[in-house]
Amino acid sequence: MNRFISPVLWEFLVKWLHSSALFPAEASTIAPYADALYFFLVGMTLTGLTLVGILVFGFSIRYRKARNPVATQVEGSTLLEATWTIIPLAIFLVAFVWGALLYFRIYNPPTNAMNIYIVGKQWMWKAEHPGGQHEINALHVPVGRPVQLTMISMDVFHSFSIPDFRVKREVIPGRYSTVWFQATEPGVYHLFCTQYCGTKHSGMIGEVTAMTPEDYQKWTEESTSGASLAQNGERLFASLGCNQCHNGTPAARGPSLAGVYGAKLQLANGSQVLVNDAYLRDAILNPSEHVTAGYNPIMPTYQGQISEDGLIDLVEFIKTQNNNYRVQQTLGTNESSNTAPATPGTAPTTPGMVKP
Ligand code: HEC
Ligand SMILES: [Cu+2]
Repeated sequence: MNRFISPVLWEFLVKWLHSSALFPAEASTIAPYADALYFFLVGMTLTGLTLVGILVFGFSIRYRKARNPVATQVEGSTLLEATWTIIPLAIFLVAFVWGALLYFRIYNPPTNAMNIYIVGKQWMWKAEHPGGQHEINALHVPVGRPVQLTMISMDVFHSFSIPDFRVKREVIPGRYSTVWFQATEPGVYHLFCTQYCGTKHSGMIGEVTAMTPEDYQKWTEESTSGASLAQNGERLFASLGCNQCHNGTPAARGPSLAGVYGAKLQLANGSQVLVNDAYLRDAILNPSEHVTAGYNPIMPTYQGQISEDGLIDLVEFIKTQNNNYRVQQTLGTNESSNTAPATPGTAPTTPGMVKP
């Protein structure tokens, strides 16, 4: 949208606002778009304010008592009323459509986005990278690559916000929410919780470090904890006894989980679901709520037995069950084919899995 005004003027406006501490930096690809809409709304408001202000002021001089000792009755004017209804309506519709387009852009991550998990709790942010790197009140990301955050809270509602990236999303207990951004400038940015969440809410802050892809690569190698999320998940899968039923053999009591991520499942109640992170998490905690067609509802619930971190590990493990998603993602070498959803056709077909 900054194409509509001169780039020089735009730079000037944003840089000036930023250096006068009135405005966050524009450090993500979406930032100029969000700002363009914001300036449009401010401009629209100021225009309305000025217009109404001038009319109020002008009329109170023109129709003051000294010039109009006797009040005159004025009948309505259809033309005038239609004008002041239709013009603002048109402007508001522009703002609505513009805002809706931007909304879809902000909340639909590109398919090649790399995924990082965020766990919020009173009063800190934990970030978990697929390679097993853990951070507290800090987040390292590469510039020039779309990054998706899959977020969940362990207690109350929080809200994850990086103003310089124009990123803000609710972090909710019991449900994954996602947000994405692509950082453009290496640097250190503020990270906030923007929803009052208890006494130390104001301390629930952190630093986002955007790095060049090379530096990010170096960082992931230096801060590795030894085991990736998927490897932790594999261990958990065995220690919780999931593999008693999900072992991929034809005689197994549970479906093979290979290729299930990204596939469409046919449920016993007749509906179909797309298997994403949120569905996997829910399938572990509330198995009886969406039983896969062709299977008996024998899977026990694991509600209260697995921590959010453990669930993330399990989800990552199931995701990697049939492709090299994690390896490519951690290495950050592949721009386009990482996180490609599992193609159901490549996995051994299990009952319930919808064939493409
Ligand atoms: C007693 C056997 C049993 C155990 C133990 C078990 N499951 Fe299941 N699981 C099933 C069956 C049967 C289904 C299919 C019916 C349903 O959806 O409830 C299923 C479905 C699922 C699904 C939904 C995907 C699909 O293809 O239907 C996921 C994900 C899953 N299990 C993960 C796990 C995890 C993770 C564990 C361990 C924490 C686990 N299961 C333990 C039997 C089991
Ligand atoms: Cu909070």
